Amino acid sequence: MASNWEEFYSSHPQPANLNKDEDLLRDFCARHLNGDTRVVLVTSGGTTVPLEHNTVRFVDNFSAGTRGSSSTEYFLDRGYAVVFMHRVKSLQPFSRHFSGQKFLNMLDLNETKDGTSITVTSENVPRIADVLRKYKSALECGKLLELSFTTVYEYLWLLRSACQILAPLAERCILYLAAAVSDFYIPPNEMSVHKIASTKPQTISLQLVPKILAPLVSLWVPNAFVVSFKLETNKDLLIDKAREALNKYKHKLVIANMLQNYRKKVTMVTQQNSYVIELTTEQSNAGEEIEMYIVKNVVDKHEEFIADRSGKS
Ligand code: PAZ
Repeated sequence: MASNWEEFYSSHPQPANLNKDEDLLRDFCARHLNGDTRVVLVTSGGTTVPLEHNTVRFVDNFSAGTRGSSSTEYFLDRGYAVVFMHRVKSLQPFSRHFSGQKFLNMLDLNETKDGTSITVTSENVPRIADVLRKYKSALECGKLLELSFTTVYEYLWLLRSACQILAPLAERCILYLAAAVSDFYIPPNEMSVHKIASTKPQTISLQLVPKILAPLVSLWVPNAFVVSFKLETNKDLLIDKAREALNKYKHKLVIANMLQNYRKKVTMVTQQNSYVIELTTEQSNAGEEIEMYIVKNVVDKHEEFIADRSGKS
């Protein structure tokens, strides 16, 4: 009998651009196969659940992609090559520093009889140059691959492909699953083809999305260092839920956070222990990001994991 996840894949056709994304992943993998560069797959942003095949309406969640996009920059700083798998229109590494700002106000238009040129206003040059330098360097070294998804179906197809293609690098690879993935969905055969008419109230029945961590950890990349995130709103449940996930999927680390303060505080839960990482008021006021500390911790743990494994082999 097929498992839930196998059934899920067989009842949702693969997304139109999956083959193209797989080619990009294969190129990325080939580029890093023969070196010793460490690799991380970061997932970021929320997935949608369409209510109609011709989708006008969908269920979404709050995730903006801050955690994934900022963590990507910190992984690059630490020498990792990153596959950044993000929700379309959510925050992206580097460009995130300018989100919410009036882009056109950062530019000067220079028109003369010889032609038109556009320059960055002088007060913005240092800030943009600093970010641009790091971005270009990541691209030139082939260390950043950005792929996108919107629906939970696109996410799950892309995640499986990414894991399978990165499998040859698994021994030096982290999976950092920060995306907020829908837990519920409408099976395709129960979904309206066209826009649901607004002639009467609707009752929508949602099914459970299969827990994909199970095949991911045990089948797709069994040798990778897998880190999942757990978000809760009730603090009494947070650590128990994180530990439950670790016990069930047997991966390496759950980073537990509360909706109410996830920008400032997380709890790192491992098989052995748990401890808190929290920004002080001074650190927050100085513009420090908690992701810098999270990534440092994850990279240290990855290092130990690799050393431990090579000691055993
Ligand atoms: O994308 P963002 O920075 O707004 O939010 C990050 C987050 C809270 C979605 C992430 O830290 C997280 O907990 N992801 C897993 C959510 C879950 O339990 O499914």
